[in-house]
Amino acid sequence: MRIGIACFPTYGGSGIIATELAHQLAKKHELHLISYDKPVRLKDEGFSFHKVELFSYPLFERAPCCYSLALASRLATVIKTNSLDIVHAHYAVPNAASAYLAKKICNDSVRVITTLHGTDSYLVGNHPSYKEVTRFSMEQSDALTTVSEYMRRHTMTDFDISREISVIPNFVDPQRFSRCKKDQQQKIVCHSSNFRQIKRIPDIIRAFKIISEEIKCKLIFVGDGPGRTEAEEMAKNLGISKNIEFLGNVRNVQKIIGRSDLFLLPSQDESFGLAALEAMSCEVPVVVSDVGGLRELVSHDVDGYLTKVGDVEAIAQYSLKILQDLGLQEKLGRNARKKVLENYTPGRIVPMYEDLYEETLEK
Ligand code: GMT
Repeated sequence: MRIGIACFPTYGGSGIIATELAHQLAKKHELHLISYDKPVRLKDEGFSFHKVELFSYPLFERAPCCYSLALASRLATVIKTNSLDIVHAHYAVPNAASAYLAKKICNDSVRVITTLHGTDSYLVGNHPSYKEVTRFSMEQSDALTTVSEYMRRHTMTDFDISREISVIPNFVDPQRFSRCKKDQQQKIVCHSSNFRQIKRIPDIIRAFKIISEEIKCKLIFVGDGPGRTEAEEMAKNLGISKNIEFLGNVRNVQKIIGRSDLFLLPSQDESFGLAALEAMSCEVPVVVSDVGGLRELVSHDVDGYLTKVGDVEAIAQYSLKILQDLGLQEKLGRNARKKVLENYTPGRIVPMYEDLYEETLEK
C-alpha cells in the first residue's frame, strides 16, 4: 500500500505513535510522513518526510487558519504525486479536517483513516470553537480508530456518533524499552510527560515529599511544558529540590525510564497512557490514576497500582510499598513486561492497522 501519515511532530503521545507506526509500516509499504517539522522520534530511514511550509501574513496573526490549509494543500500534493491509497490522520484537530479537504481536492482518490488520541476529541475537539468541524471530520473519515475502549465510549457520547470506532491500543518496542543496568543504589522515581495541567505534576511532587521522608530516593522528571516552572518552584518551596532532577526533553527516554524503580502518572485523565506503557515495557512498576485508558492498561496489585485522582497520600503509600520491597518491585515489573509482550508489541498492533487499511480499501 502507499500510505501517508499526518501527525504532530512534538513530544506527545500521538506524534510518537504515528512516527513509530510509520517506522513499522515502512518495512512493508511505501510510506510518506507529513508534518510541519520532523517528529522527535523520527529515525530518518525507510520513508519520505514532507514538510508543511507555513506562509505568514499579517491578517493571519489573530486568526491563524493557515496550518490546516497548508497541511491540506501539502497532503493533496503528496497524494497526487505519489498516488497514495491511504491518508492516516493522527489527532483530529486539524489533521482529520485537512485530510478530508485534501481527499476532496483529489476527487476522492484516497481513503482517510482518523485516529483519535484523546485530547483531540475530549478537550480540544470538544471545544465549541472546533466541535462541529471535529464531528464532521470524524463522520467523513473512511475509518475511525481510537486507543482505548474508554475513548471509544467517550467519543460516541460527546459527539453523538453512532458509526463504528475501532479500538487499536498504543504499542511500544520492547527491545528498545527494556530494563537497563542501574549504576547507583539509590531508588529512582520517574515521570515523563509534556507537563500539561492534565498530568497533575504537583501531585507527584507532594507525594515525593512524603516518600523522601521515609527513604533515600531521587525523582527524575523527563519532558517539558507549561507546568515545569511551577513544579521547580514548588520543589524549592518544599525543600526537596536537591533530590529532584528536571531533565527536559531527552532523546533516549528509554535509558532514563529503564533505570528507574517506579513510574508515576497521576493524570486527571488519560486516553491510554503511553508513558506508563513504556515504563511497563522496561519492567518498571507504575502508580497511576484510576481513570480512562489507564484502568484498561494497569491491573491493580498485579503490575502496578491505581489511585483516585488527587489522592497524594495513596500515591505515596503505594510508592513506598514498592520501593521498600525489592521482591514486590521485581514481581510487578515482570508482570508488567509480560503484559506488554503479550498485548502491546508492534507485532501485535501494527497488523490491526494494516487490516483496517485493507478493509477500508476494499469497501
Ligand atoms: O498526553 C499528552 O499530553 C499527549 C497526547 C497527544 O495527543 O499527543 O497523548 C494522548 O495520546 C497518547 C497516544 O495515543 C495517549 O497514550 C495519551 O494517553 C493521550 N493523552 C491524554 O489523553 C491526556
